[in-house]
Amino acid sequence: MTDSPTIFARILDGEIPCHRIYEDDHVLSFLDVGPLTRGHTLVIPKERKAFLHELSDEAGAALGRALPRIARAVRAATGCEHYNVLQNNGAPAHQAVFHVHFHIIPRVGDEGLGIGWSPGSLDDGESLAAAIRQHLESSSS
Ligand code: DGP
Repeated sequence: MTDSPTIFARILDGEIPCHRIYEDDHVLSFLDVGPLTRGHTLVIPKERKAFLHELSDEAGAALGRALPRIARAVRAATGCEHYNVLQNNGAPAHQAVFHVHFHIIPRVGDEGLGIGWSPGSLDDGESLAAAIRQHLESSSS
């Protein structure tokens, strides 16, 4: 990761074109340049943060408001019934562009997001939930 502007910051600055879908004070949405399926859409905050956990409440709320609306429009425009929403944080988690972004990826038959999912067992649920609750309480606001 470097300090130079990400490709999405350059899109926000108008230096690089995009196929724009939606824009408000906090959010921009545009088509992914390398779609997994037709209609693969990106939704980004205007706030320049690499990871979801770094976002302000304001940016998070704006993304939450925009995502269902954009998902409805992608479904209607492409005719896809099913889709995945993907949000990667960190290179090991498949993040390539270090500006927060949500993918909306239509699922068309076998085409779309490939997922490897190997469930484990939840052995320490009570203590783990308590630990996470404690961090939420100590960092709330
Ligand atoms: P991720 O692996 O979650 O960081 O996905 C980054 C996505 O960004 C990837 O699906 C391709 C897309 N992308 C990269 N560069 C550009 C660009 O210049 N324009 C657009 N529209 N999408 C881009």
